[in-house]
Amino acid sequence: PNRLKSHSRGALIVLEGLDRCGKTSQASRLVSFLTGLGHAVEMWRFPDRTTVVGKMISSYLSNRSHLDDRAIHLLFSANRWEKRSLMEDKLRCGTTLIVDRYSYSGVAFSSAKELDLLWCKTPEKGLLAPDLVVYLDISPEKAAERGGYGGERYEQLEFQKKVAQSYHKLFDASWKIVDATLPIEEIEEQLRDVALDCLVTCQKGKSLSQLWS
Ligand code: T5A
Ligand code: NA
Repeated sequence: PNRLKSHSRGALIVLEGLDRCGKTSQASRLVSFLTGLGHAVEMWRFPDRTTVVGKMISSYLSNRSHLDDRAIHLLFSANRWEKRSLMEDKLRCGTTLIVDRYSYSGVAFSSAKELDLLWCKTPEKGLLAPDLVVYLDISPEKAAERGGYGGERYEQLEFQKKVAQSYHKLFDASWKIVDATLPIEEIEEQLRDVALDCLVTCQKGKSLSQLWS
């Protein structure tokens, strides 16, 4: 029954930004919208805290364990690698993935600790490249005002300022930068438009590629 659909692949759409920028809210709204239109869609997030590696990451983020900066960087990357083949299978079978954080978070957060940017990018090489990256743009100060930070390791204003600078080094002309301080519904509208454009491009036969190019 799915023979027709199997000819076109799903899109890999990634949402990025500082802590509290609104990624999770927007990802779930976008998934509902696309599902309502009849698309096969799943919401994913990194870190995926359900795996063994993910549990180590979660413990680190909640300050229950301490790890060398490079060790935690590589765990975040490994957490993406352990999902890579499933990700590719899903996309090739026509499922669109809306992903809350990806390799750009990995690089932006670790390089904010003064790790070398190129060193940070290297373990991400060979992971699937997103078809669309949406950056929810908010100042660290405004993000901090949102409901207060919950006490996870990186949720501190000074650190988020450095993360914002790191993200700016990763910006690419293909990224969709959205003002994350707009009302939720306005952002949602903008995301619907770019996501639908992206789906069309993938359905027309755009091939999957790999990071980093
Ligand atoms: N990390 C992650 C790494 O260091 N390396 C990596 O490789 C990866 C993948 C993970 C942490 O790990 C780091 C980054 C992070 O520090 P997480 O579990 O992904 O953390 O947590 P966050 O992404 O920080 O999730 P948050 O819940 O903090 O933020 P979201 O998802 O961006 O925001 P959301 O949607 O939950 O909204 C936050 C609040 O703002 C309100 C919401 O109602 C909510 O209260 N809000 C708005 N308010 C006004 N206007 C709008 N437009 C709003 N949109 C949302
Ligand atoms: Na957070």
